[in-house]
Amino acid sequence: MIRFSEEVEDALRHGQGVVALETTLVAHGFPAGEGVTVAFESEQRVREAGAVPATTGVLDGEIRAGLDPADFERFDAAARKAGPRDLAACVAQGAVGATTVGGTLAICRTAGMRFMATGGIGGVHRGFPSPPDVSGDLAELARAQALVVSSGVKSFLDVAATAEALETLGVPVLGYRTDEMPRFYSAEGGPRVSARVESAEEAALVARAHWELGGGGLVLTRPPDRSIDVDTLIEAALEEARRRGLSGPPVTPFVLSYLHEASEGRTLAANRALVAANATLAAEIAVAYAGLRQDS
Ligand code: PSU
Ligand code: MN
Repeated sequence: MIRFSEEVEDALRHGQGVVALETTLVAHGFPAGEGVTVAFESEQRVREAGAVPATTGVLDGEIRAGLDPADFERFDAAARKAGPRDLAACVAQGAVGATTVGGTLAICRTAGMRFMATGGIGGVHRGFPSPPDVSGDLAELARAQALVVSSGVKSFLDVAATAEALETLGVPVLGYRTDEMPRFYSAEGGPRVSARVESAEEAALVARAHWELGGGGLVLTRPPDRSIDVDTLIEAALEEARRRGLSGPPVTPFVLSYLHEASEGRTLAANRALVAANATLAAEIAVAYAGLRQDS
């Protein structure tokens, strides 16, 4: 049910490094038009580090792993946000499905892809259980044998509660040269990671051992190179979302665009930079993992 691009299929067959990339970020995480630029930038970073990018989504009734340049434009604001529960309906109904981290991981699980990169994963919303909103990313992380490189959890979630949930699910949270789980826009102030790694090779070794033990997903968190303090703006964005009665999937796009505007583009620039850096790191780990497999 998955249609691979030629280069992705080839790389998977030969055990070369492949990095899956999501499309919810492209469709809903950035202002119109910007998302596609970010997607191309991520793909380029993956290639520069010697791996093959596999941007995922649902188009014309097919799950795709690896897109043609012209396909990216189709992941616009009208695209359905596709988590693990949505893939089947998107396929059967011929809808454009922009995959979340969870949706992308579900494709990784079926396709045998081991690595993906994103900005921030979903998690437990602030105020849980009111609203009782926990991202499908977490359940899929418990199942898929894949490592996600991110800057932690989406900025406006309950980071500590998400870290606890990941522990409950047996999902390691690795810190790339850090002991603290980054808080997306800022490197400091998050909960402790379950293990710190110093290099891509070390991350690949931990992932391999986790999978040999029958474990599922791992999160590798990479702190942003330049932290910005937008805690107050995040509070204001959430307050405004509440005021408008928003809940569920539309909350993320609303909060992100509010932040982009209120910070005069600072969150947008930070978001772009960290997505690109995460793509590079995921590719380095994928390449290191491919090297391990050739050695053993
Ligand atoms: N973090 C961002 N921007 C985003 C997302 C996360 O900074 O657009 C997206 C990712 O695709 C993530 C999804 O998987 O939000 C989680 O959404 P939800 O909480 O509705 O499951
Ligand atoms: Mn949700």
